[in-house]
Amino acid sequence: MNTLTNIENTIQEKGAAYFILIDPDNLPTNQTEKFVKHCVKSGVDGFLVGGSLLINGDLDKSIETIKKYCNLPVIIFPGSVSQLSDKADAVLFLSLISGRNAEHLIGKHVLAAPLIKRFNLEAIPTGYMLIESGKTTTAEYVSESKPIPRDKPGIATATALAGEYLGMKLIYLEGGSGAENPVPDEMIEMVSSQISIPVIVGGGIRTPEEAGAKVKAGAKIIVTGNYFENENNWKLISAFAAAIHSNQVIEI
Ligand code: 1GP
Repeated sequence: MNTLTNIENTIQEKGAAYFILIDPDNLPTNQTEKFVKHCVKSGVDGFLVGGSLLINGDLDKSIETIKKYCNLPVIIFPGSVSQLSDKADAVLFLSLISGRNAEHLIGKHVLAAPLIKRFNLEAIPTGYMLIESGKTTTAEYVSESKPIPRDKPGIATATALAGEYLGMKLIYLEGGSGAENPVPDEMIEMVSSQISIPVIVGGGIRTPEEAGAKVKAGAKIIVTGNYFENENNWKLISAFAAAIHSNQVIEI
């Protein structure tokens, strides 16, 4: 089964999927084993790996370690063309459709495509949309593109629809890692009511209640990263998973 089908099956079965983003710069490989085991036990459905910048982290090693301790899908969430690895199951082949920077709409893709082919990686075409979240995020700064205003769900909807018509398989509504405010529920609701591909929502989600509200609004995949870089918060991962898995009956 390919990774996209695996994700679609999880959404079908659980109502929505919960992915944790691991930034190899922020999770040392000697902590990865413990973290991954904890995530598996807590009901996480898969991992994204990558970051806007990769300074000290080792992407290959990080993916190898994650895969050693779980059978969940491990998908590269690339911050740049250099973040590709034959160790992963798939890569989100991101087009920054909220921006008008040609490099992030096709330029980087041309450079990445031969490597993806050589690595035999599954490429998942993903319409990536930056949504204004309070202050300038790293993704915004690095991509030199403007985010969609948070009070303009109509622009987000039209952009997501265009992404679907261009053949994207997923739409990622991104507040940016550590965002002050996550993507508004009203925007998620309008976008997901108009498109027929799954909506991923990430950036600045810090409570299970917030995660649950995003699913209620129509998100099919929730991503958290930043919040669990602090080990004191790990105990909340199972509560996030429970809030996101809206189809699952909680046994008492
Ligand atoms: C960032 O959407 C992800 O690309 C996750 O964001 O780190 O804020 O959870 P956080």
